[in-house]
Amino acid sequence: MAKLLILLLLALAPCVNAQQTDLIANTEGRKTINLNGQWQIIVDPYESGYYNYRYQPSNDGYFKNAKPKTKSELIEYDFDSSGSLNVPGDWNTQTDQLFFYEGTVWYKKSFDYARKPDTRAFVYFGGANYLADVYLNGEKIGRHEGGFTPFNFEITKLVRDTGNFLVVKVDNKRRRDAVPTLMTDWWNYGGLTRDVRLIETPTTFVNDYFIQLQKGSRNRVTGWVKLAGDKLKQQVTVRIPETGFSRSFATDARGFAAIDFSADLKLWSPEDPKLYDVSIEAETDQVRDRIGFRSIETRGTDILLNGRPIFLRGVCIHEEAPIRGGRAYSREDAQTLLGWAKDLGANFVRLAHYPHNEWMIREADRLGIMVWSEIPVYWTIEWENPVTLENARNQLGEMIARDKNRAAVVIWSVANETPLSDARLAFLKNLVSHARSLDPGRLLSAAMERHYINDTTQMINDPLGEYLDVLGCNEYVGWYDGLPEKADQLEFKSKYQKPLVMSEFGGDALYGHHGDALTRWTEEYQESIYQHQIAMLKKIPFLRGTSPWILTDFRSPRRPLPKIQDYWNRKGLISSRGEKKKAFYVLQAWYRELQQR
Ligand code: GCB
Repeated sequence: MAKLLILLLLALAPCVNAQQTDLIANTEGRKTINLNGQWQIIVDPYESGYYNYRYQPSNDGYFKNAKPKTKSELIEYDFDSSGSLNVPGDWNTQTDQLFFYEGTVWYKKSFDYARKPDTRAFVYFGGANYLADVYLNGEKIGRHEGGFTPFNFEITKLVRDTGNFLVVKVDNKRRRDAVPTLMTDWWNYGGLTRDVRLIETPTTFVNDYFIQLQKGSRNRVTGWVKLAGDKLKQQVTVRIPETGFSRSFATDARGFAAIDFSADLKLWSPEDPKLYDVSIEAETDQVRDRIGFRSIETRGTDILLNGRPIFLRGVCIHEEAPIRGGRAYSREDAQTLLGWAKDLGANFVRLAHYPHNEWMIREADRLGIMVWSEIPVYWTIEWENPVTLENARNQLGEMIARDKNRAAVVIWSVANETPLSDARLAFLKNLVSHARSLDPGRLLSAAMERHYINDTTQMINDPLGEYLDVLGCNEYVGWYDGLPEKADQLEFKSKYQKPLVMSEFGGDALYGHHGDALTRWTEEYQESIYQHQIAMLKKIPFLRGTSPWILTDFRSPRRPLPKIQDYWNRKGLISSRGEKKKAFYVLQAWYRELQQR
């Protein structure tokens, strides 16, 4: 109980001036000022820019960006003569010194900004891993926890015409009670890893909206619009110029209007990823977006896209930059990764193990690739800790808030390979119902484990399955579980009449390392895994998708084997330098075959 209280206090206490504003949907369609580029940084492993020597939060930390006013004054830091790092970007791959670093780095950016009358200003972060304390001109404006979702704080009252300094303390220390927790299998890239922007809005503005087809329908659009500001009762018009559609809705005293209309729409699909220009016009503000409309549902063991059964030919992807290495953050990164997925014959990607940057989703929307998006509820989360649950709910909410208008996203996933227990089931059920309340339309899944009921039968009977629409299942037959040919005798059974996506399978191969099909780490061994797996997968009657592990090799501190792994997980079908391994072509051949049907 005492521990709980302390955690609660820790979570609440530092937000002195915090005004965590609801996420501003669609920063694309707004006036923004880019705050990317070089930021001054101070590496602070002891957090002495935050705590004093008695380990109390200090009023005089680095966020003050102080300079000595006299030649005698003692100030032991100076942003302007410290180093700098590029934003967006992780700190690990920008300087060798920080490669393994986990701790605090302070970032500072100076800027001028002449705010016009009757406008509001917000600072928007695409993502900061993991814990961000944000200050403007020496004042705290907020704290955000969670490394992969966006957040914004209002700065209208604090921002001045010249000489602003924005300081962010970013701390990526892993914690047992956090989401993710201490143990993962990916690099804990720290820093301001995504775009930072200043957003300008009118005094009352379109804060958020949800415009998608109603579940099960192919022509009825339902959703809502929400205004923020002091003139909350307005007429809001939704227009889809290409179809000639235009309808006005009245917002209530909370600035909220439900939307419901029918329209004759060309539906979004991988073959024809149609996006419409949609504008949302209030009396005081207007935003534009590109929105696709499609229906996604299940019937028995089928997944139906726009009413027709579909097989998800997928692959898992980590948010790692091709060739350059480090966290991916740009449109070009997204285009390369998704381009490789397309080359494989994929119509689906599982973006593991946390929400990826918005470029990935926007590009998937444009390219016609369906997306599974998930939160880092991974392995051994503290299931009994209510603060951890709140954190997971918050990350889930922020993921859905950002991407709920993207047709590409067809599945939200709440967890990966979590060990069975009552506390875990209660935790995940809570997440499932939270997701459904925020977004009634999309399918819900989780990557579960499966269990042997005899030597040759795997049973999918995780009690979580009852609450999901699509069963996700990770198995490593041929890698962690026997040799590749073990798959030949295997049969899969399910307790549920629901579609299954084999959300992971695979094995490691070092590109260019050759040998026979039983020699670990060779391309031939990995190729053999895929051959035996595909033969096995073809026999699963309720299989409706696959996303093998993984598109490209990625960095992981759990993988030290010299000369082979060197801190890379080598399960990629493509190496970190973009070279395709033999297994890539095995999967590509199967996906081409499926495409022909
Ligand atoms: C898994 C995890 C994934 C790992 C992978 C592996 O089951 O979901 O995060 O990277 O196995 O390579 O072991």
